[in-house]
Amino acid sequence: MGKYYQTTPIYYVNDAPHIGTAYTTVTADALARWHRLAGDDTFFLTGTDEHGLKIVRAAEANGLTPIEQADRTSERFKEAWKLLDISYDDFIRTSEPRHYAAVSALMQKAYDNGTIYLGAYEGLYCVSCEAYYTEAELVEGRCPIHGRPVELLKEDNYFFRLSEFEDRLLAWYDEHPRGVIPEIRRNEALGLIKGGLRDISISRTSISWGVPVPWDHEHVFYVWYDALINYVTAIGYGVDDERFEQWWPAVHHVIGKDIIRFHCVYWPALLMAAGIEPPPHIAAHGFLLVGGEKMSKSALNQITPAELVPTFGSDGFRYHFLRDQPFGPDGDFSYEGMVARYNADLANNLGNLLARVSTVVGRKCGGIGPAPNPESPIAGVAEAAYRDAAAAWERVAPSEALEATWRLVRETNAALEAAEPWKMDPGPAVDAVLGDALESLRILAVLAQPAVPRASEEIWQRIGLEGAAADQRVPAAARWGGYPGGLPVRTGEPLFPRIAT
Ligand code: ME8
Repeated sequence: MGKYYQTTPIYYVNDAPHIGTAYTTVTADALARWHRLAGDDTFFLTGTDEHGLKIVRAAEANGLTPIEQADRTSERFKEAWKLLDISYDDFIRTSEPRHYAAVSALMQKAYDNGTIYLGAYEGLYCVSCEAYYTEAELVEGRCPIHGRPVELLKEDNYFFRLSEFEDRLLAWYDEHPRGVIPEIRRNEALGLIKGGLRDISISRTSISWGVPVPWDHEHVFYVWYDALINYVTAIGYGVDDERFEQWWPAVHHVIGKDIIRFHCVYWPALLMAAGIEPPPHIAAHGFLLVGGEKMSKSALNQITPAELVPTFGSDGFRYHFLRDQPFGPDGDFSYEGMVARYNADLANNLGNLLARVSTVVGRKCGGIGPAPNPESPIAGVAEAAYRDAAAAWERVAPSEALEATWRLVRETNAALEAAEPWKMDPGPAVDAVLGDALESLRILAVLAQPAVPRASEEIWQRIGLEGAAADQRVPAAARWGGYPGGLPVRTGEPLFPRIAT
């Protein structure tokens, strides 16, 4: 059994959760669920990024102290993730003592290794990014990400000797051709490194809301160098070496493309400076756009999970973003598109399959599900669905994994439509058709679990199986022939009620 450690970015607590942060978190959750199904010993981490100027300013604007702001907003993230059935094992907050301990330990190591020095810094700063920009990086004099004016900041800072890591970073990327996926993001990271690296400022004296620099308490670490370290804090860095060494090589970061520079250039270098291997798996996705624009607090175009879940359910929300937004490129969110996809794939396809099968088993088989035919033509479809879905999950392509899974839904529906068991007399012919459909449903409950965990459990129970879909293990549970037959099959409320258009 392998280890699998899944992370999300930790989100800033100036802003409430929205469908962008939910997209990342649902994707990471689906990956963690897939790996649990595949039998990996899985640890899934998310959390909140609570220090820095942006949080101080948000707190001031709300008449709160920074920690009050952080307490409130981190709760909102927890609530949103509960609403979306996010199965995290740990929720880290960077204001926690355990995190201070890890940041101090890691940075002290880097300092002792001679990679950090004191210098003066003057630069153009975007508070929204919590990052300095060069003139050349600005777009019409404004932040390239937020389009906001930048501010000239000057202070004494500790610097990290990033410039000395160019060759080691390039060598690392050479040895890890799939270290950053998709390829376009890897090339972006390589471009940044090849473009030449300057030393970077990693501390601030202008604010006190941060983790103190252990060798100089006048300074706190700049929020990004505290934030990145969350990934090692949560697995015991500096406290429990054995635990840390078990989990670290298994880390899989999922991030948005906006934070590539930090994760794919600065983070690996900082880890090298502290004598730790860089993260070997980083997957970066594109932006979810609304009306062609990136969502932002200032653009007032944010949509929250709580606005969509009452209509689509947690499963409907999860399925939509996993299926509709291929991992990698930008994609446009549209409500109409969400309704259309929900009605087609969930209400008409999966929901209808379960409704039909359970109704006809009730009428023609006395409510007792027959066993499948070992030689069924659908067996091959199920085998391909598993094979293709597993490969797609492995390459972080949830959309393709679900497309592969739904091929089994469609083929099973097509087989029912061809055979029309509802028109047949009770007997072996009906049993054969329905046994195969029940077996498809059993396999679907397993394969669809990363995307639609509630529906999966409902299917599992309605077709009379014991235990839980989430406790099954693939490949065994995806193999044709697992439905034993002779189980009571229940009808019930529609799994995915149609949404009126
Ligand atoms: O950057 N489309 O936090 P953050 C897709 N605290 N994904 C989006 C999105 C959109 N429109 N908007 C946000 C930070 N995201 C730092 C991270 S990690 C050590 C520190 C997602 O609250 C996407 O994953 O600004 C993006 O990378 C992340 O939220 C940024 O969240």
